[in-house]
Amino acid sequence: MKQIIDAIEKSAIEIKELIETGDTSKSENENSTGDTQLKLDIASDIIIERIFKEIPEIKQIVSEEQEEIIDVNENGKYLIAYDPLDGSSLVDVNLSVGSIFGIYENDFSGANIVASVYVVYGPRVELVISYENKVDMYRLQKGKFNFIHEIKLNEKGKLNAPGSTQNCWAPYHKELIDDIFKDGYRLRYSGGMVPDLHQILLKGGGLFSYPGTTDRPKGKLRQLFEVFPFAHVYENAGGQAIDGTQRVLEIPTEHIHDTSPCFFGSNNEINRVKEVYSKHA
Ligand code: AHM
Ligand code: MG
Repeated sequence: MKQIIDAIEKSAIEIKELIETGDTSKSENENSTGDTQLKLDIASDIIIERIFKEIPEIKQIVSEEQEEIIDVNENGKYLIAYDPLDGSSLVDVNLSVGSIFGIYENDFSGANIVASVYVVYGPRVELVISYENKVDMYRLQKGKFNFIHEIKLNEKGKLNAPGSTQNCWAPYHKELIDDIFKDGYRLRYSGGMVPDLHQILLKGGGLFSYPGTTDRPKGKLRQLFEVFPFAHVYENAGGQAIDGTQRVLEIPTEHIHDTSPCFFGSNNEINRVKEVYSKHA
């Protein structure tokens, strides 16, 4: 695992440099989900693939920006699914973006995720590792990632980050979100899941939701690259990650680019979601 963390740190330093100096315009290509890729999406993907291909303990990799799984080392132990530059549509307005890595054993499935790492590229670069019942935050300082502190969620928070478009929400979802605001929660939603989920984690708790909607019944966020890695982080930090009624990590994955509705948060808010969604499942 140490080799993998070192490789992620190395790629984060290169991607930070790329974000600062690279071309932020669109490319001619679309990824497998049909999003137009930015030149930065492609360049970040190339950086990570190059660095991961040098690591003997990696068996296979798969990127949100690519169609297929890539074999790396037959005798490797770990499989890594990653989103090289999540929220890249925020790059041109200079908001925070991130990289997300889910580390799996045996196969790419929620049940077999063993660790996850994400990197936030903001005014500072921070890296969070969820592994062996702990979530630890590191910060890039003078070219090195230094340990800052462990992350733990409170039972209840104050932030609400509701994703997608309101006119595509189910009426009961709208009611749930409205009720949470009526209880005094503050709206915090940038449109980048890495900084939005990072903020909830560091401020002690709250709710991030990306529900199934009329235009996307299975939500937008991808299981292997986005939902499962953050579920690992939230559960390990003392919170929960569900699809409305069940743990997202128990949902089977049929295709590497499958998406799932998802709710991440502290226990109080997630229990509220379960109460509402269990009546409509
Ligand atoms: P991307 O992988 O194409 O960047 O999309 C994922 C992003 C997440 O970071 C964010 O939470 C979500 O899309 C925002 O979507 P919306 O604008 O529909 O709320
Ligand atoms: Mg993404």
